[in-house]
Amino acid sequence: MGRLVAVSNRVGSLRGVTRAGGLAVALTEALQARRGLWFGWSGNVVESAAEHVEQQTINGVTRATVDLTTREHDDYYNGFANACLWPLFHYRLDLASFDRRFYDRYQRVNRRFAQALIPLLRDDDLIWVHDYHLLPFGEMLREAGCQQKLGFFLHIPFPVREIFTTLPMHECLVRALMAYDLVGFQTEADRQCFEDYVLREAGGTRDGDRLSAYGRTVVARAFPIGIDTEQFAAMAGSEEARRDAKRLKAAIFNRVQIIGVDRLDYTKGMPERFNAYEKLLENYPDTHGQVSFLQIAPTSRGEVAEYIHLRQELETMAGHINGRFAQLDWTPLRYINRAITRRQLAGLYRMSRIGLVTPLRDGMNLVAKEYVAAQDPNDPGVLVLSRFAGAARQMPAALIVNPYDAAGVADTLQRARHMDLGERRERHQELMQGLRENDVGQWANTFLGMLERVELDALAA
Ligand code: GDG
Repeated sequence: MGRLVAVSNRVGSLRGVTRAGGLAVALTEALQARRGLWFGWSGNVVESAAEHVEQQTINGVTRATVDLTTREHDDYYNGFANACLWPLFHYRLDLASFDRRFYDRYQRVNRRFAQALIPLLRDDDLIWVHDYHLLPFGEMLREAGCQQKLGFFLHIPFPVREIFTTLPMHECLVRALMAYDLVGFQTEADRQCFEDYVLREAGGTRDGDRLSAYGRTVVARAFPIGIDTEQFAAMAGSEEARRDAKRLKAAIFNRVQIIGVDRLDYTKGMPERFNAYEKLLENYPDTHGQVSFLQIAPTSRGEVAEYIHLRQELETMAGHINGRFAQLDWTPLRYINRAITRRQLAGLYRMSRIGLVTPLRDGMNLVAKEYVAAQDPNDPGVLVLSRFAGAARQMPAALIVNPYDAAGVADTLQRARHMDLGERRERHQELMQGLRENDVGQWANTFLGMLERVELDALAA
């Protein structure tokens, strides 16, 4: 097997993952198993670009990073990636900014990154590019002479054609995707949206899972991402996590805890979730003094205006709910706007009777999976999950809700509160089986196995 070269906008620390971000959690595992190279942005913003690539090897994995200039950071990262592609791919046309300047810089940064990676490549490398920041990266590598096999995985949804084609440069982006050999999506629905574009908009053709257009053929498939199921379950069941949980449980007087954990992002449906919780308290007075909702929401992309507004909105809503319902010895909602460690997170999931995961749109959602993996199998909690998370397609044994329907979510929370042990165990077992069969190791192996075979397929064709 060739060396794995992973490329993503942000490169993980490799020293143990403590920060928020699904991608970092997943990729560190895959690279450590293959002693690979991880290439991307250093996280540093500098005044003028240096061509220097910083390299460092930790636990057998080499981390190779480049800096971004202030202008690149504004236009490529905050601009095209996070103020255009991110909202658009999550169906928030109202928030998408179609600025040509952003797009030009996005292209230029992708080209600069590709040129920086070329000298580090070996002939038999398998190159795996990640996510929406780097859609044209493969095309830029090819332009610079790269012959190695190229795979791409999109961590966020691929939108329906009517939404995607509002982007003035939609054709350029799909053309760029066609430069890869294998293109992976989170769900079959995302893959179908891509296929729909290729067939109807680009006038392409399909042969099994191969799609052809613009004179190129790619294999397009769904590869739903998983978590490190066993490791996470072990961490949640560890003596330390149990001690933490016991202490925290005493602090909330053994009330039924509902937990939400999300990067502070408008796609995660937090205001709608707070509304649903308020409806629960309004419609079911027996919850008063009996439930406690804990929302962990570390800030991300704190410089983008929408994220600043969201933070203010949530603070106001939390104040309103507590002002309306709190009693001298009961705080209905605790809202924590900073990151906690992964071990603390595991313990908190485990002591929470309900995991409330209600994004308005989400590629997969790893929190849903972590919540289930962290439960005590003998006395598991209940996952309440949005139908608009990719995870809902893999986790039908969760209680599936429409996050826009506050009263419906409130009814489901009440149902979860009263679910008997037998049903909780049955649902948990079924969910755990899925998580074990589709963990993050299996995800990476399946993708990379297929990427290796793509060429053989091409030769045989
Ligand atoms: C993208 C896609 C897809 C959160 N708060 C803390 C913390 N986290 C960790 C969670 C989880 C991760 O961050 C978030 O992952 P998600 O999957 O929920 O969401 P995104 O960050 O939007 O990820 C998503 C994912 O990529 C993978 O493909 O599932 O759809 O949007 O692991 O635990 N971790 C710690 N402290 C926190 O306060 N330690």
